[in-house]
Amino acid sequence: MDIENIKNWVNTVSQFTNPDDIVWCNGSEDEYNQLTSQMIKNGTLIKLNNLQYPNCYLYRSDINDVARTENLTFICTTKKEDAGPTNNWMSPKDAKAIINPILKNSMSGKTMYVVPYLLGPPNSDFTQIGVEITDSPYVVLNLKIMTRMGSIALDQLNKYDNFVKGVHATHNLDPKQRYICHFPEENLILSVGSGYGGNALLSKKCHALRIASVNARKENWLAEHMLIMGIEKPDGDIIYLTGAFPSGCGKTNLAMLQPPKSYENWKIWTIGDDIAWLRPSPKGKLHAINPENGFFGIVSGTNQVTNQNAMNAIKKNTIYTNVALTPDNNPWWEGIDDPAPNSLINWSGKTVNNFNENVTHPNSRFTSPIEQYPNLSKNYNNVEGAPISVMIFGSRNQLAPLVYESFDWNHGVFIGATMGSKTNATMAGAPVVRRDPMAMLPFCGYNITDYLTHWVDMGSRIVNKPRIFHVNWFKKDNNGKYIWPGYKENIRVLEWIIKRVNNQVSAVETPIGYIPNIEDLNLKSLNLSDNQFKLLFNIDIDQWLTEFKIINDFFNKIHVNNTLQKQYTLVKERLVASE
Ligand code: GTP
Ligand code: SPV
Ligand code: MN
Repeated sequence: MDIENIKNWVNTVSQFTNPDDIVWCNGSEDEYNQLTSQMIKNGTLIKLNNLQYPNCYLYRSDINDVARTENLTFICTTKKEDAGPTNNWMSPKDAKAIINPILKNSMSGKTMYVVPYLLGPPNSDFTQIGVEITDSPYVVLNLKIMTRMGSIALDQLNKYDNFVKGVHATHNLDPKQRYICHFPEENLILSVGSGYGGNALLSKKCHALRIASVNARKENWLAEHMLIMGIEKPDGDIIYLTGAFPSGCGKTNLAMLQPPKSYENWKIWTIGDDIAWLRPSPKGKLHAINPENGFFGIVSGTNQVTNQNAMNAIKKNTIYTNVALTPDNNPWWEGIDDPAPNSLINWSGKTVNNFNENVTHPNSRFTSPIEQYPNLSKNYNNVEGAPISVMIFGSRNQLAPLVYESFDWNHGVFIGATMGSKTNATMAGAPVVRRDPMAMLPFCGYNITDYLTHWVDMGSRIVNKPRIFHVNWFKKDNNGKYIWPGYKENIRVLEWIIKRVNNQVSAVETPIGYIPNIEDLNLKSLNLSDNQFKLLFNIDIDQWLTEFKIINDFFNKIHVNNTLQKQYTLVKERLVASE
């Protein structure tokens, strides 16, 4: 492919959207600084205190545009069954009939930015190229941090036969005219009416997950909603793992874990916090890359205790979205180490005094470059990815024990496929517990039934399969308090997982999988009572059987494959037998 392919498409889009100017982004610092200056001048960006937060900015999104909107997100395929039972579907023709009138002349009076980007390290077989056309300078700034953007992508054009096309128009931000549409048959994304996060940074959930997952199935690899990290033991051995947790369930925090004092000889190496692309290597191991180049992490709750690595890194070159602003021009949020000032400006721009309501949006985000994280893995830019020995699924509920291990690959796929997790501020709508297979319910670009079959099939393509575990940091006691301390203490659970992988410890077999012998999980100085430990690992058979009714309904809805049906029957029989 050469630049003409992109130019032709850009011409077509610009004739239709009719911008005043067209700017091709090169990804330079100058370009970034020019955009920030321009936004500061027109009041859409605020420069933060340069002494304490050098080169950091605050952006406030529209109050009706603060999270992904799944109900307005569509997979647009010729056949409805290709979108499957869980995605919203429109035919490409119907979707374009709605979106094209919105796009028509939508950029007149505005600048149209053409943003080429790479997902993955240059010169890697994993890597893909995309171009996002957007009328939002905020989107450009974010893409500069989140992807390898500009010339670095155009320099690689001759390596690719095609590119993923994304068109993003901010329009009027009225949710009634908001559509996030994916056309996997054309490698195309059209997004109108939102300027926020996964709705507008089309490289992220739209390309790296929804479009990529369709191609991954065709080409026998996986595009997953997963963090990637390396855990270095005191003996220097590093084990790489991926973790799929639904949005708002702890991926970023786990990926950046800073070991506590009692684990000072352990190191965590971060590769990614949100998305993994995984391929079986010729040697039969699954290898993973992080297609992104920055972090778009939840700000609320981040502090020196929960996530020291993030706290240090987000002190510079970071864009804050929807946090509060102190009189000293510093960002402030619920959970930050600094005390609240008497007066500040809340996330939506209102001055509040002696407040006791939330002043930061619970889905407020930091956008910060991956390169400034001190514990970035040496494998981050590895064109072959990192070899994965463990996969963790994690959910937020009252049922699953702190950690358990699957019996084998198919059972592990069953555990991932049946995760039930509580939704939160990362998406519009009231919280509910829902089935979220592999944390991909909102991000699978095709039929979820085929997706789960693809996962089963991948098992036969990986000789040296990762071991699969499930974790739940979020079990609460009768007073509604989290029982497990979480965050950096999660390394204790990772240690047990590694001991299992290295065949150093046995485990207790339960109907749902293996749980630790109490003496194999390091609980030293946590002050957990016997009762708390029991609650963390209690497997309430009645509750699990009720859960299995819900899983049964879900499996009936999605007509799941025979392998997972069989897993359902096996686990259920074990549960009934132990009643
Ligand atoms: P997305 O970026 O939306 O995909 O979310 P995420 O999966 O990266 O979750 P993140 O790490 O940002 O954590 C989400 C919320 O869970 C934050 O409020 C965290 O403070 C909280 N959290 C993360 N890890 C833990 C933990 O181990 N225990 C408890 N109790 N809370 C946690
Ligand atoms: C998520 O919701 O999973 C996010 C934020 O990581 S967004 O990019 O908006 O999807
Ligand atoms: Mn995250």
